[in-house]
Amino acid sequence: MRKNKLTIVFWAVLFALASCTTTKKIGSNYPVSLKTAFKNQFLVGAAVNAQQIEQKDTAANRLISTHFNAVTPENIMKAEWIHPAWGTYNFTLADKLVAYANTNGLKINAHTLIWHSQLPAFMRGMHNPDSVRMYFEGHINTVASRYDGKVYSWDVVNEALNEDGTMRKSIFLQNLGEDYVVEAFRLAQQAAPHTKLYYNDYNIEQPLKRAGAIALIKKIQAAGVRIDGVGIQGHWSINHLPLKEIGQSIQAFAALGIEVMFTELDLTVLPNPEDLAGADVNQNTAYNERLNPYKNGLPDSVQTKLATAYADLFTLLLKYKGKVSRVTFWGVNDGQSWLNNWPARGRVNYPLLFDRAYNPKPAYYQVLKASKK
Ligand code: 9MR
Repeated sequence: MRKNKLTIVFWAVLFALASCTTTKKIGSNYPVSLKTAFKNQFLVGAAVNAQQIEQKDTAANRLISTHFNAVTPENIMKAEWIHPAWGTYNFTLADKLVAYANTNGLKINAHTLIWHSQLPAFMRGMHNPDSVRMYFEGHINTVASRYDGKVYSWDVVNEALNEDGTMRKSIFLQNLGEDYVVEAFRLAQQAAPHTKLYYNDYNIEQPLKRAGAIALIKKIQAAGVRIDGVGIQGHWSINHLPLKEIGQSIQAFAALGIEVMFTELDLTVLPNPEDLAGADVNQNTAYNERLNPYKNGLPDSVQTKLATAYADLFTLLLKYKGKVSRVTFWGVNDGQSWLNNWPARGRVNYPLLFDRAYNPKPAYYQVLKASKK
């Protein structure tokens, strides 16, 4: 008991000191956390991993409760994890996430019901339409109904589109036909009547893919099925931040009468080997030293470029008051980011607002400043 009290006092003092440093760096007029800075604009979220959900990563948990009011499970609600064998579900970590979010006042965006990637082993290469349908219906009914009222929202379908806006030839398209997306939302609506339902994808700010997403959303709406929002993932680079297309997309998606969110935001600072844009987890490149230029630290010039890119992005988002409902970073700090391992494994990337030691970076302060403009 006494040890617990001491721990609480220790963290409170540390947090007070950290807040003082923050205030000193940017002036006393600035908010002390991301969620306060944007409280009248949008929710601010982070993707959380199993360590964080199990509260093994104390420093990350402190950042989460200080700065964020929304979380997305980075992996643990994906089918591969939650539905490991035919008819067998493992809800242990997802249940822990619900408890963790309740204690810390966090809205959960559950991720994701239907995705061609990270499928359970028993589904990979499945060619039997009846079995695929049985999986599809069983998975959505079981998982979505269990968490209805416990999670705030679901990414019902993830990454159903190709870059040219056509439908991806996924296991679901091939076995269930083009209407599978509408069907997924219909089933989710029945199983989770109290949960918001979203479509989520990368590069849908780009004109062709955006047009595909708009067509898909209109198709769901025309079928009389509920869709509450669209998530633009936001895996971008500091060298090509598509601000114009982002602005156009917010307007175009909002015109459909749905929420617009940035759901997996990170800005890579590393060279991109084959000009890969987006987040196709199946694209991989062999590691070489030239692809890992900042393994001993980020030069000031690049740090500044990252900070400016983040400031420009948030300044833009704030222009669309009432249209953007959430901005979620894909990770809490740089050390956690998937971008250390994609598209080449074992690199040192710096895409988020907090560094490997959990300290706020210049980009963090620039984002707070943007909130005051
Ligand atoms: O960040 C996630 C990484 O830990 C996983 O290995 C990978 C494969 O499941 O998925 C990453 O998250 C992806 C997200 O679920 C969907 N959009 C692209 C994200 C980055 O690949």
